[in-house]
Amino acid sequence: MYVIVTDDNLAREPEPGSLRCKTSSRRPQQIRAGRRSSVSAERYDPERDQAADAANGDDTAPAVFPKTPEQRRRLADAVRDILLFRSLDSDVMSDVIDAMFERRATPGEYVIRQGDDGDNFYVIDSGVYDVIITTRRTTIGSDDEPVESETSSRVLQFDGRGSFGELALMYNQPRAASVVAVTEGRLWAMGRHAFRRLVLQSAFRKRQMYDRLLQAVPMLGALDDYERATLADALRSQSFADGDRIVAEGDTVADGMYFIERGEARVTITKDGKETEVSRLATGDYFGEMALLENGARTASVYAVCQQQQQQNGNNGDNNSTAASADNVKVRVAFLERESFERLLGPCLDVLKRNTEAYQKSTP
Ligand code: 1OR
Repeated sequence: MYVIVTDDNLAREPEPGSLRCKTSSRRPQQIRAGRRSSVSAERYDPERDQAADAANGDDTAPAVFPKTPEQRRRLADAVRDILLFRSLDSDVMSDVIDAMFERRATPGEYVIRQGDDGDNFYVIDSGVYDVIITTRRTTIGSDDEPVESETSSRVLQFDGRGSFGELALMYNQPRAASVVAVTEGRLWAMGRHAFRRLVLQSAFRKRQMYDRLLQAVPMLGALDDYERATLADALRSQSFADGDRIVAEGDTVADGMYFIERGEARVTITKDGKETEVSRLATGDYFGEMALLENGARTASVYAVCQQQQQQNGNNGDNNSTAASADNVKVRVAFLERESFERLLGPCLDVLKRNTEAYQKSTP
């Protein structure tokens, strides 16, 4: 997923005035090979890595940092919406809270420097933080000699909430960006050891599980690797049996949208008092976005359709395989709640709206 090639020089502070803000769709130029070796997370295997930790005696329980009731309350507030923690169960979550410690940041301070090795993962309690990526390019000058240039771009700004610093710890790679405090702020930090013990496995698996699905959705083409990984953190899997209604036409409480992970769905609208099928959706298709975009009621119903072939395979007389395939024949969808939709799909809104308009025109 991430192929990040960095150079030791990249960790320098950017020149004043050289920052460009991302919000435009402009991407930073590709980073050219430098002295550090490149790291590809596609080939990275966290299980092998954790076995190596264990062999080095680095699998002890994470340290516990005592907290005042006030600190616990603030921390519980700060971690509530952290997408990376979504896949953790409540026991692990309580260990996570124990393992975090407070850190203050002052304006201009580099909390993370691009190219460094990863030490902590951070959750924002308060303050504004810029994420800056410095890219280095080599071009051939008029005298045929290589000319090196560097550009620093602000690719993202966190304002009062969110988290950062997971990539280096998750994929065992150098820091992909610098994170600089813009204002005074308070952070909750979790050391590398605790992150790898408590968060790595489940969060890594979830990102891997959804990455292929999300990469195959054309509407999400505007997202970069980091944004797509964050979207994967936000998804929740849900299963439906054949004929279950996932979305009900006219429902005024539209709480999110869905991507089909497995199986099919039937879309119907009511015409002259009769429910009529208007389309079929399959793996990689999405639905439920329209009511979110238009802040209105659901315009159609969507039903789960289980694949016949799989049902037949499950009926081969073997009880165990029947039980296992009973779940297999369910339609599985990845649910994205409204709040995350609004926060994470900004770069895709134009495509979404265009698709919705085309769909409305083609619907009888
Ligand atoms: P890290 O451990 O590499 C820097 O340390 C952190 O900045 C990184 O983890 C992320 O948590 C955070 N690309 C890479 N890292 C980003 C990005 C990003 N945004 C935040 N971080 N973007 C892609 C730019 C092509 C920004 C996407 C909006």
